[in-house]
Amino acid sequence: MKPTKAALTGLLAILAALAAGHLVAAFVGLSASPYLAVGNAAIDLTPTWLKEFAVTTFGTNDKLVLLTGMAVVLVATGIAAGLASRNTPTPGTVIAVALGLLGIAAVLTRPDVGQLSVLAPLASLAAGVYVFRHLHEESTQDESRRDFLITAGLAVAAGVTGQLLGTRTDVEGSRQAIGDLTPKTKVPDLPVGADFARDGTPAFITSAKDFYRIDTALSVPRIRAEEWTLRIHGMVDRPAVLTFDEIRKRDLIEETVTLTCVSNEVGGPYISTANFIGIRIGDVLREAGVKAGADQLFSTSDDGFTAGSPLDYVLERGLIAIGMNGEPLPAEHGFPARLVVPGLYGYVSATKWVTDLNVTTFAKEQGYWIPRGWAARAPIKTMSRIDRPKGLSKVSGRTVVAGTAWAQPKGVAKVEVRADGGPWQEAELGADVSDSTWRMWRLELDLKPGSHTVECRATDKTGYTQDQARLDPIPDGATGWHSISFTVQ
Ligand SMILES: Nc1nc2c(c(=O)[nH]1)N[C@H]1C(S)=C(S)[C@@H](COP(=O)(O)O)O[C@H]1N2
Ligand SMILES: [Mo]
Repeated sequence: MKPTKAALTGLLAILAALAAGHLVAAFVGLSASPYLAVGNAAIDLTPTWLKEFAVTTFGTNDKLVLLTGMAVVLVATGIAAGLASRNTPTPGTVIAVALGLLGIAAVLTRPDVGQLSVLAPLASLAAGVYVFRHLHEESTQDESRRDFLITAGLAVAAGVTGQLLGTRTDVEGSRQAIGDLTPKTKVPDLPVGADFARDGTPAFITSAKDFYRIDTALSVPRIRAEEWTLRIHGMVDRPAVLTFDEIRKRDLIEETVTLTCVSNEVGGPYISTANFIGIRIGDVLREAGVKAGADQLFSTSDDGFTAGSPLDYVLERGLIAIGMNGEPLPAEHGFPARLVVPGLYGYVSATKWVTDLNVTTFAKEQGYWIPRGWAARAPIKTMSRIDRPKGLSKVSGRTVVAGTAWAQPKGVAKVEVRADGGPWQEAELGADVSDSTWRMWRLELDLKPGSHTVECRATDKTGYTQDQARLDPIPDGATGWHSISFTVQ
């Protein structure tokens, strides 16, 4: 067989296998699609050092990089399998079976798939083996071109149909039907002088489209509010199940909260603020009656992610949020409901697509990131960031230095700036909105032409000044003073 034909045989078999699995997955749950299941399993199995590297190098594009990398590996495997089978179809068949088994293994380890889900990777295995052997046989004849084209066409059609059917759950329709959420207690209008966006900081309230997004989900869980429930159980006297409607009918409160990701390097971008609308987890838990000895609220999402939050934080300030900036939560940020606990990094508190609240102990349950090397308890550290000037930029005229500082739930009391290791100068602070939010700051400096370095440090309302020692994000959040070098013209 000619090498091009051989390579194409393997490639088409892989394409057909993926497409068949994706199509069947549309009926048993898209996360059973072997391609997505292998990707999600890879995310869960990625060693912490590699995950760190991926986040630092690719940021929030890490998922796209993973999926693209998988595609490249699959294409290469297909071509290799085809080329190895120029004389006999056995090598390719073995590879098709092996890939199929990998898909089955990946799907079986997924926490968020039903019992029928194994049908999807089985379909992949069958399609891969069948298409490979069929094309291999045809390749020995001259008419094979037609078969190749038909196979490619069918595979693309099956894949696209699977994608369309698999995402048919009408989440947008469900969101629209809810309409605007009007809380009983609204946050007051943003005080004048809280927002320093004109000085180069982010807007005080982050729009949904600019809100940072961090999660382990390759495909956003699609849950309609009508079908969603939240189970409350564990060390409680009266376990309960809440529906979306029941939450909505309660007195909704609105609170401005800054969410922060533990993965931020010093100066990192994963921090955003929104007006969250919801109910107090504390109210729900008190109704259920928390038993003595419990110290952790263990929350689970529809896609199997888990987070463990200290119960005292949760009882005092935690929210079950169903809205963000006046609207139902966007799908990527947890629709229909998520947790928001001011003062805790997202990975130990902010479970999106939350479906289960288990009142338990730290001794008994470990959240998703804990066995992967991150701390079980992770209160947010007092930190600050320079947003202007940008690193290595050229500044003309007087130099405006501006940025953000945060210390949820303590609140920011002071931010200081120094240039070139000189004396610290106090920055002007934005109006204080809440101890659960960030605070903007700015300072004008009179700097001579040439290159300069500025640093900043925040002090919270307990009098604690942010640590100078440079620590990595892992295990419980980075520390160090952010510094920016630039040139004054
Ligand atoms: N279901 C689920 N919820 C999750 C996560 C996740 O991976 N899956 N990541 C957490 C982390 S690490 C952070 S920082 C916040 C980010 O929330 P956002 O994407 O709405 O900004 O969500 C938290 N909730
Ligand atoms: Mo995070």
